[in-house]
Amino acid sequence: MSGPNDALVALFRELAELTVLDEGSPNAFRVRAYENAREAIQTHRGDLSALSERELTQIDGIGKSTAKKIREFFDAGKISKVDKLREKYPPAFVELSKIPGLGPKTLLRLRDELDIHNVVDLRAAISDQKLRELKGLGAKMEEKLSQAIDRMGLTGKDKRTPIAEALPIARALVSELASLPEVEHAQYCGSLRRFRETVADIDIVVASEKPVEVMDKFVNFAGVRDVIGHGETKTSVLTSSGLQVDLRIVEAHQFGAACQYFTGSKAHNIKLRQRAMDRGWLLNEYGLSDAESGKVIASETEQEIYEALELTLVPPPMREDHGEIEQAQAKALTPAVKLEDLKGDLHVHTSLSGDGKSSLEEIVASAAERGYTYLAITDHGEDLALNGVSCEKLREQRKQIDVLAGQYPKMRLLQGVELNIGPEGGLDYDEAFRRELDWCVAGVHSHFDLDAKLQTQRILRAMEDPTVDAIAHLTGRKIGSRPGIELDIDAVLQKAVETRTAIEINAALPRLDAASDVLFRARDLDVTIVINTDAHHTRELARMEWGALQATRGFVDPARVANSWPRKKFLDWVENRRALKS
Ligand code: DGT
Ligand code: CA
Repeated sequence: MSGPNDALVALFRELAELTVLDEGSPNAFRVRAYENAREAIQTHRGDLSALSERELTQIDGIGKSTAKKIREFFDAGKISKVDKLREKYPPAFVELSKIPGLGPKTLLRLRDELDIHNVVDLRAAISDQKLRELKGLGAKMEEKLSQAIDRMGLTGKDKRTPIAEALPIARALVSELASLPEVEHAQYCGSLRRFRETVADIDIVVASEKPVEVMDKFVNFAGVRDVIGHGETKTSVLTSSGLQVDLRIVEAHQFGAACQYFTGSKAHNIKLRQRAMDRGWLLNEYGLSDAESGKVIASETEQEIYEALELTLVPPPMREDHGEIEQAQAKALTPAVKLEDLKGDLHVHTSLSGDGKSSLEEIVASAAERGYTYLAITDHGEDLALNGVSCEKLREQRKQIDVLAGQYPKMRLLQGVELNIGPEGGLDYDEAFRRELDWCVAGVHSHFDLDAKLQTQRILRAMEDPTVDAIAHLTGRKIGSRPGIELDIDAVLQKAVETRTAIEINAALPRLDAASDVLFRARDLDVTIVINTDAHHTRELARMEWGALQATRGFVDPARVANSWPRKKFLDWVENRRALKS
Protein backbone atom coordinates (compact mmCIF):
# COMPACT_ATOMS: atom_id res chain seq x y z
CA MET A 1 0.00 0.00 0.00
CA SER A 2 2.96 2.25 0.52
CA GLY A 3 4.75 3.78 -2.45
CA PRO A 4 6.26 6.86 -4.04
CA ASN A 5 2.81 8.22 -4.84
CA ASP A 6 1.65 8.30 -1.20
CA ALA A 7 2.34 12.00 -0.72
CA LEU A 8 0.40 12.78 -3.86
CA VAL A 9 -2.49 10.60 -2.73
CA ALA A 10 -2.55 12.44 0.61
CA LEU A 11 -2.61 15.81 -1.18
CA PHE A 12 -5.50 14.79 -3.40
CA ARG A 13 -7.38 13.51 -0.38
CA GLU A 14 -6.92 16.89 1.25
CA LEU A 15 -7.83 18.69 -1.97
CA ALA A 16 -11.10 16.74 -2.14
CA GLU A 17 -11.84 17.47 1.55
CA LEU A 18 -11.21 21.20 1.18
CA THR A 19 -13.21 21.30 -2.04
CA VAL A 20 -16.22 19.75 -0.27
CA LEU A 21 -16.16 22.85 1.94
CA ASP A 22 -15.50 25.21 -0.91
CA GLU A 23 -18.34 23.87 -3.04
CA GLY A 24 -20.63 23.20 -0.10
CA SER A 25 -21.26 19.60 -1.20
CA PRO A 26 -19.51 16.23 -1.28
CA ASN A 27 -21.18 15.55 -4.63
CA ALA A 28 -19.78 18.55 -6.49
CA PHE A 29 -18.20 17.76 -9.83
CA ARG A 30 -14.75 18.92 -8.69
CA VAL A 31 -14.84 16.79 -5.54
CA ARG A 32 -15.59 13.73 -7.60
CA ALA A 33 -12.86 14.60 -10.09
CA TYR A 34 -10.29 14.84 -7.26
CA GLU A 35 -11.50 11.62 -5.67
CA ASN A 36 -11.34 9.79 -8.99
CA ALA A 37 -7.82 11.13 -9.50
CA ARG A 38 -6.83 9.97 -6.02
CA GLU A 39 -8.14 6.47 -6.74
CA ALA A 40 -6.33 6.43 -10.07
CA ILE A 41 -3.05 7.52 -8.45
CA GLN A 42 -3.47 4.96 -5.71
CA THR A 43 -4.16 2.13 -8.13
CA HIS A 44 -1.50 3.12 -10.66
CA ARG A 45 1.52 0.88 -10.70
CA GLY A 46 4.60 2.63 -11.90
CA ASP A 47 6.28 5.98 -11.77
CA LEU A 48 3.85 8.82 -12.39
CA SER A 49 6.58 11.44 -12.13
CA ALA A 50 8.01 10.32 -15.47
CA LEU A 51 4.75 11.01 -17.32
CA SER A 52 3.89 14.21 -19.18
CA GLU A 53 0.61 16.03 -18.64
CA ARG A 54 -0.70 14.46 -21.84
CA GLU A 55 0.34 10.97 -20.83
CA LEU A 56 -1.25 11.44 -17.43
CA THR A 57 -4.62 12.19 -18.98
CA GLN A 58 -4.52 8.79 -20.71
CA ILE A 59 -4.91 7.17 -17.29
CA ASP A 60 -8.48 6.35 -16.40
CA GLY A 61 -9.74 8.81 -13.77
CA ILE A 62 -7.25 11.58 -14.53
CA GLY A 63 -8.52 14.59 -16.45
CA LYS A 64 -6.79 17.65 -17.86
CA SER A 65 -6.97 19.79 -14.76
CA THR A 66 -5.91 17.02 -12.38
CA ALA A 67 -3.04 16.06 -14.70
CA LYS A 68 -1.82 19.66 -14.48
CA LYS A 69 -1.88 19.46 -10.70
CA ILE A 70 0.01 16.17 -10.66
CA ARG A 71 2.73 17.68 -12.87
CA GLU A 72 2.85 20.76 -10.65
CA PHE A 73 3.40 18.48 -7.65
CA PHE A 74 6.33 16.69 -9.28
CA ASP A 75 7.86 19.87 -10.71
CA ALA A 76 7.30 22.34 -7.87
CA GLY A 77 6.70 20.05 -4.88
CA LYS A 78 3.26 21.51 -4.22
CA ILE A 79 -0.19 22.09 -5.63
CA SER A 80 -1.01 25.79 -5.49
CA LYS A 81 -4.76 25.13 -5.45
CA VAL A 82 -4.26 23.25 -2.17
CA ASP A 83 -2.31 26.16 -0.72
CA LYS A 84 -5.09 28.58 -1.67
CA LEU A 85 -7.77 26.43 -0.11
CA ARG A 86 -5.69 25.95 3.04
CA GLU A 87 -5.53 29.68 3.46
CA LYS A 88 -9.27 29.97 3.04
CA TYR A 89 -10.06 27.13 5.43
CA PRO A 90 -7.68 26.95 8.42
CA PRO A 91 -7.20 23.55 10.15
CA ALA A 92 -9.38 24.44 13.13
CA PHE A 93 -12.25 25.09 10.75
CA VAL A 94 -11.61 21.97 8.65
CA GLU A 95 -11.69 19.97 11.86
CA LEU A 96 -15.34 20.93 12.27
CA SER A 97 -16.17 19.11 9.04
CA LYS A 98 -15.24 15.82 10.73
CA ILE A 99 -18.14 16.10 13.16
CA PRO A 100 -20.77 13.57 12.09
CA GLY A 101 -24.05 15.24 11.21
CA LEU A 102 -22.48 18.57 10.33
CA GLY A 103 -22.56 18.95 6.56
CA PRO A 104 -20.53 21.52 4.58
CA LYS A 105 -23.51 23.79 3.82
CA THR A 106 -24.47 24.07 7.48
CA LEU A 107 -20.85 24.54 8.43
CA LEU A 108 -20.43 27.48 6.08
CA ARG A 109 -23.64 29.01 7.44
CA LEU A 110 -22.33 28.65 10.97
CA ARG A 111 -19.21 30.50 9.95
CA ASP A 112 -20.94 33.25 7.98
CA GLU A 113 -23.91 33.80 10.25
CA LEU A 114 -22.59 32.94 13.71
CA ASP A 115 -18.86 33.58 13.29
CA ILE A 116 -17.96 30.01 14.26
CA HIS A 117 -14.40 29.12 13.24
CA ASN A 118 -13.41 26.25 15.53
CA VAL A 119 -14.68 23.71 18.05
CA VAL A 120 -14.43 26.18 20.94
CA ASP A 121 -16.66 28.66 19.07
CA LEU A 122 -19.10 25.87 18.23
CA ARG A 123 -19.32 24.68 21.82
CA ALA A 124 -19.96 28.22 23.03
CA ALA A 125 -22.67 28.77 20.40
CA ILE A 126 -24.36 25.51 21.39
CA SER A 127 -24.36 26.39 25.08
CA ASP A 128 -25.73 29.87 24.27
CA GLN A 129 -28.47 28.15 22.21
CA LYS A 130 -27.48 30.17 19.17
CA LEU A 131 -27.85 27.43 16.57
CA ARG A 132 -31.59 27.23 16.99
CA GLU A 133 -31.85 30.85 15.86
CA LEU A 134 -30.84 29.80 12.36
CA LYS A 135 -33.52 28.69 9.98
CA GLY A 136 -33.69 24.92 9.66
CA LEU A 137 -31.57 24.21 12.74
CA GLY A 138 -33.11 23.44 16.10
CA ALA A 139 -32.53 22.35 19.67
CA LYS A 140 -32.27 18.77 18.44
CA MET A 141 -29.35 19.68 16.18
CA GLU A 142 -27.61 21.42 19.09
CA GLU A 143 -27.91 18.31 21.19
CA LYS A 144 -26.79 16.00 18.42
CA LEU A 145 -23.71 18.08 17.70
CA SER A 146 -22.87 18.43 21.36
CA GLN A 147 -22.89 14.65 21.75
CA ALA A 148 -20.88 14.14 18.59
CA ILE A 149 -18.20 16.55 19.82
CA ASP A 150 -18.00 14.74 23.16
CA ARG A 151 -17.71 11.41 21.45
CA MET A 152 -14.93 12.56 19.18
CA GLY A 153 -13.05 14.05 22.11
CA LEU A 154 -12.39 17.00 19.88
CA THR A 155 -11.75 19.59 22.51
CA GLY A 156 -8.78 20.10 24.75
CA LYS A 157 -5.37 18.53 24.69
CA ASP A 158 -6.87 15.05 24.99
CA LYS A 159 -7.90 15.26 21.37
CA ARG A 160 -7.06 12.01 19.58
CA THR A 161 -7.08 11.19 15.90
CA PRO A 162 -8.52 7.93 14.55
CA ILE A 163 -5.98 5.53 13.09
CA ALA A 164 -7.77 5.60 9.73
CA GLU A 165 -6.84 9.26 9.42
CA ALA A 166 -3.37 9.15 10.97
CA LEU A 167 -1.93 6.05 9.32
CA PRO A 168 -2.14 7.20 5.68
CA ILE A 169 -0.58 10.54 6.68
CA ALA A 170 2.25 8.80 8.54
CA ARG A 171 2.91 6.42 5.68
CA ALA A 172 2.99 9.24 3.16
CA LEU A 173 5.47 11.21 5.28
CA VAL A 174 7.65 8.17 5.96
CA SER A 175 7.84 7.19 2.31
CA GLU A 176 8.66 10.78 1.35
CA LEU A 177 11.38 10.88 4.01
CA ALA A 178 12.73 7.48 2.97
CA SER A 179 13.06 8.70 -0.61
CA LEU A 180 15.43 11.55 0.41
CA PRO A 181 19.04 10.76 -0.51
CA GLU A 182 20.24 11.80 2.98
CA VAL A 183 17.94 9.31 4.77
CA GLU A 184 19.07 5.78 5.63
CA HIS A 185 15.98 4.56 7.47
CA ALA A 186 12.61 6.02 8.39
CA GLN A 187 9.93 4.55 10.64
CA TYR A 188 6.81 5.85 12.31
CA CYS A 189 6.74 4.85 15.97
CA GLY A 190 4.60 5.76 19.01
CA SER A 191 1.01 4.63 19.49
CA LEU A 192 0.53 4.40 15.74
CA ARG A 193 3.15 1.67 15.40
CA ARG A 194 1.55 -0.08 18.35
CA PHE A 195 -1.62 0.06 16.27
CA ARG A 196 -3.73 1.90 18.80
CA GLU A 197 -7.16 2.92 17.57
CA THR A 198 -6.50 6.61 18.08
CA VAL A 199 -3.30 8.61 18.39
CA ALA A 200 -2.40 11.93 19.97
CA ASP A 201 0.36 12.58 17.45
CA ILE A 202 2.65 10.89 14.93
CA ASP A 203 6.19 10.09 16.07
CA ILE A 204 8.70 9.50 13.28
CA VAL A 205 12.30 8.35 13.70
CA VAL A 206 14.82 8.78 10.90
CA ALA A 207 18.45 7.66 10.61
CA SER A 208 20.66 10.13 8.78
CA GLU A 209 24.11 11.67 8.91
CA LYS A 210 22.74 14.96 7.62
CA PRO A 211 19.98 15.91 10.08
CA VAL A 212 19.98 19.61 9.19
CA GLU A 213 19.34 18.94 5.51
CA VAL A 214 16.62 16.39 6.30
CA MET A 215 14.85 18.75 8.72
CA ASP A 216 14.97 21.59 6.19
CA LYS A 217 13.42 19.42 3.52
CA PHE A 218 10.86 17.99 5.92
CA VAL A 219 9.39 21.34 6.96
CA ASN A 220 8.85 22.09 3.28
CA PHE A 221 6.95 18.88 2.52
CA ALA A 222 3.64 19.55 0.77
CA GLY A 223 1.68 17.87 3.58
CA VAL A 224 3.21 20.12 6.27
CA ARG A 225 1.25 23.17 7.20
CA ASP A 226 2.81 24.83 10.24
CA VAL A 227 6.14 24.39 11.97
CA ILE A 228 5.88 24.35 15.77
CA GLY A 229 9.51 23.68 16.59
CA HIS A 230 12.46 23.30 14.28
CA GLY A 231 15.70 21.94 15.73
CA GLU A 232 18.60 19.81 14.63
CA THR A 233 17.48 16.53 16.18
CA LYS A 234 13.77 17.17 16.73
CA THR A 235 11.24 19.04 14.65
CA SER A 236 7.51 19.30 15.30
CA VAL A 237 5.00 20.28 12.65
CA LEU A 238 1.27 20.31 12.09
CA THR A 239 -0.26 18.65 9.06
CA SER A 240 -3.11 20.29 7.20
CA SER A 241 -5.62 18.43 9.34
CA GLY A 242 -4.02 19.78 12.52
CA LEU A 243 -2.28 16.54 13.50
CA GLN A 244 1.08 17.02 15.19
CA VAL A 245 4.09 15.16 13.80
CA ASP A 246 7.35 14.90 15.77
CA LEU A 247 10.36 13.98 13.69
CA ARG A 248 13.51 12.81 15.44
CA ILE A 249 16.79 12.17 13.67
CA VAL A 250 19.43 9.83 15.02
CA GLU A 251 22.58 8.21 13.71
CA ALA A 252 22.13 4.88 11.95
CA HIS A 253 23.82 2.88 14.72
CA GLN A 254 21.20 4.20 17.19
CA PHE A 255 18.17 3.65 14.98
CA GLY A 256 16.93 0.50 16.73
CA ALA A 257 17.22 2.06 20.18
CA ALA A 258 15.37 5.21 19.09
CA CYS A 259 12.59 3.19 17.44
CA GLN A 260 12.28 1.04 20.54
CA TYR A 261 12.18 4.03 22.88
CA PHE A 262 9.73 6.13 20.87
CA THR A 263 7.44 3.21 20.10
CA GLY A 264 6.78 2.66 23.78
CA SER A 265 4.42 2.18 25.37
CA LYS A 266 5.59 3.95 28.45
CA ALA A 267 4.55 1.00 30.62
CA HIS A 268 6.38 -1.45 28.36
CA ASN A 269 9.50 0.75 28.37
CA ILE A 270 9.51 1.10 32.14
CA LYS A 271 9.60 -2.68 32.53
CA LEU A 272 12.31 -3.00 29.94
CA ARG A 273 14.39 -0.31 31.61
CA GLN A 274 14.00 -2.10 34.94
CA ARG A 275 15.32 -5.28 33.33
CA ALA A 276 18.31 -3.33 32.08
CA MET A 277 18.97 -1.85 35.54
CA ASP A 278 18.78 -5.30 37.14
CA ARG A 279 21.76 -6.17 34.93
CA GLY A 280 23.71 -3.01 35.73
CA TRP A 281 22.83 -1.45 32.39
CA LEU A 282 21.06 1.67 31.14
CA LEU A 283 18.41 1.75 28.44
CA ASN A 284 17.44 4.97 26.70
CA GLU A 285 16.79 6.34 23.21
CA TYR A 286 20.50 6.03 22.35
CA GLY A 287 20.94 2.41 23.27
CA LEU A 288 21.52 -0.22 25.90
CA SER A 289 24.81 0.44 27.66
CA ASP A 290 26.82 -0.52 30.70
CA ALA A 291 26.00 1.87 33.56
CA GLU A 292 29.59 2.07 34.73
CA SER A 293 31.78 1.93 31.66
CA GLY A 294 29.25 3.42 29.26
CA LYS A 295 30.10 0.69 26.79
CA VAL A 296 27.27 0.16 24.30
CA ILE A 297 25.76 -3.32 24.49
CA ALA A 298 23.07 -2.96 21.79
CA SER A 299 21.61 -0.06 19.82
CA GLU A 300 21.44 -0.71 16.10
CA THR A 301 18.35 -2.91 15.95
CA GLU A 302 15.41 -3.59 18.24
CA GLN A 303 16.13 -7.30 17.90
CA GLU A 304 19.58 -6.87 19.46
CA ILE A 305 18.18 -4.90 22.37
CA TYR A 306 15.49 -7.45 23.21
CA GLU A 307 17.97 -10.30 22.81
CA ALA A 308 20.51 -8.66 25.10
CA LEU A 309 17.76 -8.41 27.71
CA GLU A 310 17.07 -12.15 27.23
CA LEU A 311 13.71 -11.54 25.62
CA THR A 312 12.14 -12.58 22.34
CA LEU A 313 11.58 -9.55 20.12
CA VAL A 314 8.09 -8.28 20.98
CA PRO A 315 6.03 -7.15 17.95
CA PRO A 316 5.11 -3.45 18.34
CA PRO A 317 1.32 -3.99 18.63
CA MET A 318 1.88 -6.09 21.75
CA ARG A 319 4.02 -3.56 23.61
CA GLU A 320 1.42 -2.42 26.14
CA ASP A 321 2.57 -4.31 29.23
CA HIS A 322 -0.25 -6.79 28.79
CA GLY A 323 1.91 -9.73 29.80
CA GLU A 324 4.12 -9.70 26.70
CA ILE A 325 7.36 -9.18 28.65
CA GLU A 326 6.64 -12.14 30.94
CA GLN A 327 5.75 -14.26 27.90
CA ALA A 328 8.87 -13.12 26.05
CA GLN A 329 11.02 -13.97 29.04
CA ALA A 330 9.54 -17.46 29.25
CA LYS A 331 10.07 -17.84 25.48
CA ALA A 332 6.33 -18.33 25.24
CA LEU A 333 5.33 -15.16 23.43
CA THR A 334 2.11 -15.48 21.42
CA PRO A 335 3.36 -15.49 17.80
CA ALA A 336 2.40 -12.51 15.64
CA VAL A 337 -0.15 -13.15 12.91
CA LYS A 338 1.74 -12.50 9.70
CA LEU A 339 0.25 -11.32 6.44
CA GLU A 340 1.77 -14.28 4.61
CA ASP A 341 -0.03 -16.67 7.01
CA LEU A 342 -3.38 -15.65 5.57
CA LYS A 343 -4.56 -17.88 2.77
CA GLY A 344 -7.94 -16.43 1.92
CA ASP A 345 -10.33 -13.56 2.41
CA LEU A 346 -13.81 -14.46 3.65
CA HIS A 347 -15.69 -11.17 3.39
CA VAL A 348 -15.49 -9.28 0.10
CA HIS A 349 -18.05 -7.46 -2.02
CA THR A 350 -18.45 -7.05 -5.75
CA SER A 351 -20.36 -4.50 -7.82
CA LEU A 352 -23.44 -6.67 -7.34
CA SER A 353 -23.72 -4.99 -3.93
CA GLY A 354 -24.98 -1.43 -4.43
CA ASP A 355 -21.85 -0.08 -2.75
CA GLY A 356 -19.34 -2.45 -4.42
CA LYS A 357 -16.88 -0.84 -6.83
CA SER A 358 -15.11 -3.74 -8.55
CA SER A 359 -16.59 -6.52 -10.67
CA LEU A 360 -16.58 -10.15 -9.60
CA GLU A 361 -13.92 -10.86 -12.25
CA GLU A 362 -11.69 -8.05 -10.95
CA ILE A 363 -12.01 -9.11 -7.33
CA VAL A 364 -11.26 -12.76 -8.12
CA ALA A 365 -8.26 -11.81 -10.28
CA SER A 366 -6.84 -9.60 -7.51
CA ALA A 367 -7.34 -12.30 -4.90
CA ALA A 368 -5.55 -14.78 -7.16
CA GLU A 369 -2.66 -12.31 -7.52
CA ARG A 370 -2.35 -12.26 -3.76
CA GLY A 371 -1.85 -16.02 -3.87
CA TYR A 372 -5.01 -16.92 -2.00
CA THR A 373 -6.14 -20.53 -2.11
CA TYR A 374 -9.69 -19.69 -1.12
CA LEU A 375 -12.00 -16.70 -1.34
CA ALA A 376 -15.57 -16.08 -0.22
CA ILE A 377 -17.66 -13.60 -2.19
CA THR A 378 -20.09 -12.06 0.29
CA ASP A 379 -22.32 -9.41 -1.23
CA HIS A 380 -24.96 -7.74 0.92
CA GLY A 381 -28.08 -9.69 1.90
CA GLU A 382 -31.40 -8.43 0.54
CA ASP A 383 -32.54 -6.78 3.79
CA LEU A 384 -29.96 -4.03 3.47
CA ALA A 385 -31.58 -0.92 2.07
CA LEU A 386 -30.26 0.13 -1.37
CA ASN A 387 -27.25 -2.17 -1.41
CA GLY A 388 -28.84 -5.59 -0.79
CA VAL A 389 -29.03 -8.36 -3.40
CA SER A 390 -32.03 -10.58 -4.21
CA CYS A 391 -31.76 -14.37 -4.22
CA GLU A 392 -32.42 -14.43 -7.99
CA LYS A 393 -29.38 -12.23 -8.54
CA LEU A 394 -27.33 -14.42 -6.24
CA ARG A 395 -28.34 -17.50 -8.21
CA GLU A 396 -27.08 -15.80 -11.36
CA GLN A 397 -23.87 -14.87 -9.57
CA ARG A 398 -23.43 -18.53 -8.64
CA LYS A 399 -23.25 -19.41 -12.33
CA GLN A 400 -20.63 -16.72 -12.93
CA ILE A 401 -18.63 -17.99 -9.97
CA ASP A 402 -18.75 -21.53 -11.35
CA VAL A 403 -17.35 -20.31 -14.67
CA LEU A 404 -14.57 -18.37 -12.92
CA ALA A 405 -13.74 -21.39 -10.75
CA GLY A 406 -12.64 -23.16 -13.92
CA GLN A 407 -10.27 -20.29 -14.72
CA TYR A 408 -8.66 -20.25 -11.28
CA PRO A 409 -8.03 -23.88 -10.39
CA LYS A 410 -5.63 -22.94 -7.58
CA MET A 411 -8.27 -21.01 -5.66
CA ARG A 412 -11.52 -22.36 -4.20
CA LEU A 413 -14.29 -19.83 -4.73
CA LEU A 414 -17.04 -19.89 -2.15
CA GLN A 415 -20.32 -18.18 -2.75
CA GLY A 416 -21.45 -16.48 0.38
CA VAL A 417 -23.36 -13.49 1.56
CA GLU A 418 -23.10 -10.84 4.26
CA LEU A 419 -26.35 -11.34 6.15
CA ASN A 420 -28.01 -8.54 8.09
CA ILE A 421 -28.80 -9.32 11.70
CA GLY A 422 -32.24 -7.87 12.35
CA PRO A 423 -33.23 -6.17 15.63
CA GLU A 424 -34.31 -9.51 17.08
CA GLY A 425 -31.62 -11.63 15.48
CA GLY A 426 -33.53 -12.51 12.29
CA LEU A 427 -31.65 -12.93 9.00
CA ASP A 428 -32.19 -12.38 5.27
CA TYR A 429 -33.85 -14.88 2.88
CA ASP A 430 -35.30 -18.18 4.06
CA GLU A 431 -33.18 -20.82 5.67
CA ALA A 432 -33.40 -23.16 2.67
CA PHE A 433 -31.84 -20.52 0.44
CA ARG A 434 -29.19 -19.63 3.00
CA ARG A 435 -28.22 -23.30 3.05
CA GLU A 436 -27.45 -23.12 -0.66
CA LEU A 437 -24.66 -20.69 0.15
CA ASP A 438 -21.18 -22.00 0.98
CA TRP A 439 -20.27 -19.44 3.62
CA CYS A 440 -22.12 -16.65 5.43
CA VAL A 441 -20.94 -13.81 7.58
CA ALA A 442 -23.64 -11.94 9.51
CA GLY A 443 -23.39 -8.41 10.82
CA VAL A 444 -25.33 -5.59 12.40
CA HIS A 445 -26.22 -2.75 10.00
CA SER A 446 -29.16 -1.12 11.77
CA HIS A 447 -30.74 -0.47 15.20
CA PHE A 448 -27.50 0.68 16.82
CA ASP A 449 -29.18 2.12 19.90
CA LEU A 450 -30.95 -0.84 21.49
CA ASP A 451 -29.83 -1.59 25.04
CA ALA A 452 -27.05 -4.07 25.81
CA LYS A 453 -29.44 -6.86 26.74
CA LEU A 454 -31.34 -6.70 23.46
CA GLN A 455 -28.18 -6.31 21.40
CA THR A 456 -26.63 -9.33 23.09
CA GLN A 457 -29.76 -11.44 22.51
CA ARG A 458 -29.77 -10.37 18.92
CA ILE A 459 -26.18 -11.50 18.32
CA LEU A 460 -26.60 -14.76 20.30
CA ARG A 461 -29.64 -15.66 18.26
CA ALA A 462 -27.84 -15.04 14.98
CA MET A 463 -24.99 -17.25 16.19
CA GLU A 464 -27.39 -20.08 16.85
CA ASP A 465 -28.47 -20.10 13.23
CA PRO A 466 -26.84 -23.01 11.37
CA THR A 467 -26.02 -20.89 8.33
CA VAL A 468 -24.09 -18.19 10.20
CA ASP A 469 -20.41 -19.09 9.95
CA ALA A 470 -18.95 -15.87 11.30
CA ILE A 471 -20.06 -12.62 12.91
CA ALA A 472 -18.85 -9.67 10.84
CA HIS A 473 -17.67 -6.41 12.47
CA LEU A 474 -18.97 -7.37 15.91
CA THR A 475 -20.11 -3.97 17.20
CA GLY A 476 -20.54 -1.98 14.00
CA ARG A 477 -18.42 0.83 15.37
CA LYS A 478 -16.63 3.46 13.27
CA ILE A 479 -13.65 4.64 15.28
CA GLY A 480 -14.06 8.30 16.20
CA SER A 481 -17.52 8.71 14.72
CA ARG A 482 -19.91 5.92 15.68
CA PRO A 483 -19.83 3.98 18.92
CA GLY A 484 -20.45 0.28 18.48
CA ILE A 485 -23.49 -1.51 19.88
CA GLU A 486 -23.27 -2.35 23.55
CA LEU A 487 -22.73 -6.03 24.21
CA ASP A 488 -22.15 -8.53 26.96
CA ILE A 489 -18.84 -9.56 25.40
CA ASP A 490 -18.30 -12.59 27.61
CA ALA A 491 -21.72 -14.02 26.72
CA VAL A 492 -20.97 -13.48 23.04
CA LEU A 493 -17.56 -15.16 23.27
CA GLN A 494 -19.06 -18.07 25.19
CA LYS A 495 -21.72 -18.55 22.53
CA ALA A 496 -19.06 -18.36 19.83
CA VAL A 497 -17.27 -21.29 21.45
CA GLU A 498 -20.49 -23.25 21.92
CA THR A 499 -21.79 -22.77 18.37
CA ARG A 500 -18.32 -22.72 16.78
CA THR A 501 -19.18 -19.44 15.14
CA ALA A 502 -16.11 -17.47 14.13
CA ILE A 503 -15.59 -13.88 15.20
CA GLU A 504 -14.34 -11.60 12.44
CA ILE A 505 -11.53 -9.11 12.68
CA ASN A 506 -12.68 -6.56 10.15
CA ALA A 507 -9.49 -5.07 8.76
CA ALA A 508 -10.98 -1.78 7.55
CA LEU A 509 -9.13 0.91 9.53
CA PRO A 510 -12.25 2.81 10.59
CA ARG A 511 -13.66 -0.44 12.00
CA LEU A 512 -10.92 -2.73 13.37
CA ASP A 513 -13.82 -4.62 14.86
CA ALA A 514 -13.59 -6.85 16.96
CA ALA A 515 -11.53 -4.43 19.03
CA SER A 516 -8.21 -5.61 20.44
CA ASP A 517 -9.52 -5.69 24.02
CA VAL A 518 -12.30 -8.06 22.90
CA LEU A 519 -9.71 -10.28 21.22
CA PHE A 520 -7.57 -10.09 24.32
CA ARG A 521 -10.49 -11.32 26.39
CA ALA A 522 -10.91 -14.26 24.01
CA ARG A 523 -7.26 -15.30 24.23
CA ASP A 524 -7.81 -18.17 26.67
CA LEU A 525 -11.05 -19.32 25.06
CA ASP A 526 -11.43 -21.68 22.15
CA VAL A 527 -12.83 -18.97 19.89
CA THR A 528 -12.14 -19.21 16.16
CA ILE A 529 -11.17 -15.96 14.48
CA VAL A 530 -11.34 -14.94 10.82
CA ILE A 531 -9.53 -11.90 9.46
CA ASN A 532 -11.38 -10.23 6.60
CA THR A 533 -11.01 -7.08 4.55
CA ASP A 534 -14.69 -6.35 3.77
CA ALA A 535 -13.25 -5.01 0.49
CA HIS A 536 -15.60 -3.07 -1.77
CA HIS A 537 -12.78 -2.39 -4.27
CA THR A 538 -9.85 -4.56 -5.40
CA ARG A 539 -7.49 -2.08 -3.77
CA GLU A 540 -9.03 -2.80 -0.38
CA LEU A 541 -7.90 -6.42 -0.42
CA ALA A 542 -4.59 -4.95 0.79
CA ARG A 543 -6.22 -4.08 4.11
CA MET A 544 -5.42 -7.63 5.20
CA GLU A 545 -2.16 -6.24 6.56
CA TRP A 546 -4.11 -4.19 9.12
CA GLY A 547 -6.15 -7.21 10.13
CA ALA A 548 -2.95 -9.12 10.90
CA LEU A 549 -1.70 -6.25 13.09
CA GLN A 550 -5.04 -6.00 14.88
CA ALA A 551 -4.94 -9.75 15.61
CA THR A 552 -1.40 -9.42 16.93
CA ARG A 553 -2.43 -6.54 19.16
CA GLY A 554 -5.19 -8.75 20.59
CA PHE A 555 -2.74 -11.63 21.28
CA VAL A 556 -4.63 -13.86 18.84
CA ASP A 557 -2.71 -17.08 18.37
CA PRO A 558 -2.32 -17.65 14.59
CA ALA A 559 -3.43 -21.25 15.15
CA ARG A 560 -6.93 -19.94 15.99
CA VAL A 561 -7.27 -17.94 12.77
CA ALA A 562 -9.38 -20.06 10.41
CA ASN A 563 -8.20 -18.31 7.26
CA SER A 564 -4.60 -19.09 8.13
CA TRP A 565 -5.40 -22.77 7.80
CA PRO A 566 -4.64 -24.81 4.69
CA ARG A 567 -7.64 -25.05 2.40
CA LYS A 568 -8.67 -28.57 3.31
CA LYS A 569 -8.57 -27.91 7.02
CA PHE A 570 -10.59 -24.75 6.53
CA LEU A 571 -13.24 -26.40 4.36
CA ASP A 572 -13.52 -29.37 6.74
CA TRP A 573 -14.05 -26.96 9.59
CA VAL A 574 -16.88 -25.19 7.74
CA GLU A 575 -18.54 -28.49 6.98
CA ASN A 576 -18.20 -29.83 10.52
CA ARG A 577 -19.45 -26.71 12.22
CA ARG A 578 -22.47 -26.56 9.93
CA ALA A 579 -23.25 -30.21 10.67
CA LEU A 580 -22.94 -29.54 14.40
CA LYS A 581 -25.41 -26.68 14.30
CA SER A 582 -28.03 -28.44 12.18
P1 DGT B 1 -0.06 8.97 22.12
O1 DGT B 1 0.89 9.90 21.48
O2 DGT B 1 -0.74 9.50 23.31
O3 DGT B 1 -1.02 8.41 21.15
O4 DGT B 1 0.80 7.72 22.68
P2 DGT B 1 2.37 7.44 22.54
O5 DGT B 1 2.62 6.14 23.18
O6 DGT B 1 2.79 7.60 21.12
O7 DGT B 1 3.02 8.54 23.46
P3 DGT B 1 4.04 9.72 23.17
O8 DGT B 1 3.88 10.28 21.81
O9 DGT B 1 3.90 10.65 24.31
O10 DGT B 1 5.47 9.04 23.28
C1 DGT B 1 5.94 8.11 22.35
C2 DGT B 1 6.70 7.04 23.05
O11 DGT B 1 7.92 7.59 23.55
C3 DGT B 1 6.02 6.48 24.27
O12 DGT B 1 5.15 5.43 23.96
C4 DGT B 1 7.17 6.04 25.12
C5 DGT B 1 8.25 7.02 24.79
N1 DGT B 1 8.31 8.08 25.81
C6 DGT B 1 7.99 9.37 25.64
N2 DGT B 1 8.19 10.04 26.77
C7 DGT B 1 8.63 9.17 27.68
C8 DGT B 1 9.00 9.24 29.04
O13 DGT B 1 8.96 10.29 29.67
N3 DGT B 1 9.40 8.09 29.63
C9 DGT B 1 9.46 6.93 28.96
N4 DGT B 1 9.84 5.83 29.56
N5 DGT B 1 9.10 6.81 27.69
C10 DGT B 1 8.70 7.91 27.05
CA1 CA C 1 2.63 9.58 20.07
